[in-house]
Amino acid sequence: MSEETLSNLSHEERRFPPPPELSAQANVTTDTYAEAAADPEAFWAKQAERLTWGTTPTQTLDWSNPPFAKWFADGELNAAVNCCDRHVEAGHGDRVAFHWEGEPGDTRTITYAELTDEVCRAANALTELGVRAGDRVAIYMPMIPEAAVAMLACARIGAPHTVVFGGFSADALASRIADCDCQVVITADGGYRKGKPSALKPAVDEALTRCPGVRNVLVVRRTEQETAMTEGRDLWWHEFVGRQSSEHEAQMFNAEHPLYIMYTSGSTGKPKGILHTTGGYLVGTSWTHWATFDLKPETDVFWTAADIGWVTGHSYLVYGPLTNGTTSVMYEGTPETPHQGRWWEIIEKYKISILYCAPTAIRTFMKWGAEIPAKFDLSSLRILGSVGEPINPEAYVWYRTHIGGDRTPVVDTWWQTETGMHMITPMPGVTAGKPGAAMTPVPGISVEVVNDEAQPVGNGEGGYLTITKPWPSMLRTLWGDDERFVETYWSRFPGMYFAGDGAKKDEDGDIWFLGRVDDVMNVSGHRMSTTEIESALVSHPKVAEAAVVGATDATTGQAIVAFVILRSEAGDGGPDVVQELRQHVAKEIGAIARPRQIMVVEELPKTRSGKIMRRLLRDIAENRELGDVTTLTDSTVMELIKDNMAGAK
Ligand code: 6R9
Repeated sequence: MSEETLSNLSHEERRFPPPPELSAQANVTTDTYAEAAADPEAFWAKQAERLTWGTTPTQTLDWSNPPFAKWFADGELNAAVNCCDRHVEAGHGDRVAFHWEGEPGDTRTITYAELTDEVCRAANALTELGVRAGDRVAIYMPMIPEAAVAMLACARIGAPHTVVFGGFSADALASRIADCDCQVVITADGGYRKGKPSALKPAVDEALTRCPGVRNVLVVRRTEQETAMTEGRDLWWHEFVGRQSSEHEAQMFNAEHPLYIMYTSGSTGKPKGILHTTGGYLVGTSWTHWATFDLKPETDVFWTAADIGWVTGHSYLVYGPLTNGTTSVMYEGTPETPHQGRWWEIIEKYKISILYCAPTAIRTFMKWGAEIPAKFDLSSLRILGSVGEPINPEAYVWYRTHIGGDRTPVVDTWWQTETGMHMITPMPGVTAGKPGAAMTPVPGISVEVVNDEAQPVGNGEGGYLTITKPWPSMLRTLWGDDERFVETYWSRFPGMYFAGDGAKKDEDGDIWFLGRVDDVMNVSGHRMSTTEIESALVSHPKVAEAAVVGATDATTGQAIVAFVILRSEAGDGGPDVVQELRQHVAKEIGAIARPRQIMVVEELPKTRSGKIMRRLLRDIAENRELGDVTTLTDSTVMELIKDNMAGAK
């Protein structure tokens, strides 16, 4: 094995072909792939017809100044009209856009007609506050309908929004507001989490001591906690938006008009402001939402169980579903409140047919045990989706078996904030799924796994995932930093988009993700994937979740250190659990992959989207000071792990 290739050692034989009844009615067929392959640009031009345009585009892709793409550049449209008004005009005003479920059990049902009115009121309110097309607005909110309304109101008046995850600190909020120079912030008094109101407004007040450019703060009343309001600056949403007219004439904007900026953490330095524009982004999210989930808008009930502060919330809770006239569920709170069956109760209650969530959630449910979902009627489900990390084969099979009743296809969707839309995923009516594999590019998308010399790898080999042709919902640049955009994504392999993910092609040429390139370990000259070793650990019946890092080692260069969370039914795992797990990895993958050290822990450090922050675990494994923890959802986790390590030594 050479130093250059990523070791690729695990095997998976299980296959799940699509249910024949689903294939018979599927939105995407093998013909779709053939059509897109024959002429990708013509394919995307056709998908643009899904939208309602003020001025129909005559151009598709303008790649005259790579890597700065323009799509549908002479077209004009309004994103909010595409998400709201046009469905009302088509006679679907009474269709439910959102079934919203608050954590304490309160609910709201919002039709497309009501959503349109509310978005118009909020657009009028922002206009009254002096927000004009091109001005940036920050949104820092819990998972309540007003979060979506706020995004759409910004889109309606052409003011790019930047949504900051409600779990982030005042510091993180301040740096994002400053970076894109927002003048208005939309927030709430708080939201419900783990059975308690959790305040948000104080973090805004703190952030604004450092952001003098912010003129106004609009505050939604959700928890009715005591909330300080600054005279002349802060306004209650129910008063100020409430008294606006629900008439608002939407202006059409150029297809390349900025729609939003979403910050995502870079491996070093300050967060990157990913810029998405309007026309191409909506074409890409609308089409993939319809295709990947085989969406039937008249009958499906769709649930993206992800926060609005993550790109998944933007593309598949707001823009994709709403352009398609979907009925979605939105849930405010945590999965264990007031009991560990809350998600399954929600699925039973709303007869949800498509569920989209992250592997971290699935592994948590595995840890709690299959008897919990077994108490609920989940027979309405017909498709399950996964996003955010590679899904371990064991978690995939558990999801399919215990949530999907061994009936539903699982679509493992690979994409990024930067890509805006699904890029590599099975299609439920076409693909025979392999547990753990993201499989093949979406029709109209071209990717390649390459080696260090930018040469495509053969089947059975690993390398780096690249995207070889522009796509409609690609990021256009990094906000205010074209140079960093070129440097980060387009310099490593000239002419190709570098995603930063390790990937392999299996013997059939299907794609598996192996983790971020920064996380790859080098043990005695073998480049090893964190994902494969984690999946080997999760395939042991006592393990629910695992995180693997490479720690500096005097003999082997790096050595493998694993952190594992046990399943509830395994108790403390027994006295030999560590040896047992080390042996298990050696048997599944090979002796080279046997971890030097395994720590049993209660929790792992995670980001807003449930990604394990291996960088922090590396700090611990190497006894270093911890790096930046501001994007952790729960910063106390690191203390727990450190205590745990100290106790074990
Ligand atoms: C949508 C989203 C992007 C990174 C990406 C990759 C990882 C996401 C994945 C996956 C393997 C999947 N990732 N989905 N890895 N299989 N199905 O997560 O966006 O938060 O920007 O993260 O997430 O490493 O590069 P974002």
